[in-house]
Amino acid sequence: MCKAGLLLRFPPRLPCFTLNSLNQETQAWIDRLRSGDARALARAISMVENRVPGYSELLKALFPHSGHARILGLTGAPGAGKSTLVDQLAKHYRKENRTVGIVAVDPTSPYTGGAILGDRIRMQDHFADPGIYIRSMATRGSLGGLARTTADVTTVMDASGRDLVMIETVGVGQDEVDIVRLADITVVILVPGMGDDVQTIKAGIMEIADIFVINKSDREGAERVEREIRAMQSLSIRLDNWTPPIVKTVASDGTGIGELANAIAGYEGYLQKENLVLKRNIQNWRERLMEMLRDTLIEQASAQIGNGRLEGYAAQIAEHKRDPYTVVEEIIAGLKN
Ligand SMILES: Nc1nc2c(ncn2[C@@H]2O[C@H](COP(=O)(O)OP(=O)(O)OP(=O)(O)O)[C@@H](O)[C@H]2O)c(=O)[nH]1
Ligand SMILES: [Mg+2]
Repeated sequence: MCKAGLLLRFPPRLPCFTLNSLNQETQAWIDRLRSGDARALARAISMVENRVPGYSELLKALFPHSGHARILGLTGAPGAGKSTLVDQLAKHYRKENRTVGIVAVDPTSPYTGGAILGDRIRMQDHFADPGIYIRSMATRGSLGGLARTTADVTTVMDASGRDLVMIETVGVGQDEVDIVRLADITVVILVPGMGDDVQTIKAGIMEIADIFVINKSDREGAERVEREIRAMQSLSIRLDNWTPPIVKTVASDGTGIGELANAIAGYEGYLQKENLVLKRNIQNWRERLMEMLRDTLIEQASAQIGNGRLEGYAAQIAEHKRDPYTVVEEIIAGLKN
């Protein structure tokens, strides 16, 4: 049996290790992971994604090796062609000898959903090339929240030495906005013929675009989408004074992928010139730290309240025997002890 605090179960499928052997084991694992071993990477991601005990030790050990990858967030409506576009970009970057990690986040489909199935096929597609690693995540309601899990998985990919990590997510809600915020560069993908076009995309998503892509430009209406984006841009000024370029693509045949890569490189150059990468990272970490704190405090408070006591408190408050303000103060005071 493992005793919490003294012994950790690590890796998940093997027996317990002492803290010493954990360090050796971890080091060997990290070495393999950093040398590009896809199995070591897969195991680390699973551990982090499933919050297997010991995951935070792993993240602590990996963190110093992260921070080198360029993180690209790509978001857009369901079926906009995100996966196709990401694949084309991955191929493009592989030609430049850059290694790529892809995190495909699908918060809406269940485990057996089509997207995951599709992503499996994609994985087979790239199977022969160890320079591309794809991971799908469909675990809404995962412990710690989707955005945080994605952030941690991205850190693992980053630490594995990938030059680029692409996060692909459906742009529909706040979760997605939170996810793409992790990225150094955010690409918002629109398509022609979406009814009221730009208006139907959530304002929050439009605001975080560093680059706009109008995919499926082989269809009618691409010009109209472009006009709408321009109209929207004329109404708003970004704090960093960057005007997001608009790139038209046909992801299914690769048209415009080179232009998109150029636009990405252009923004990368701008970020560097204006020293914005660090600023953006600090901003991200402020939010992530608050979120981690919130998670940890809630975890501890839940443990403190224990089974059934929450019910008891709620009943007392509902019956006006106690007030909630004092109850919360009591629970927080309990945490400090
Ligand atoms: N005509 C046309 N079809 C495209 C283009 N890009 C992608 N498609 C097709 O659009 C469909 C959806 O593409 P995906 O890449 O799966 O789109 P997605 O945004 O990843 O979809 P979800 O992950 O389900 O939200 C596929 O059948 C693609 O072949 C394009 O530029 N033009
Ligand atoms: Mg997809």
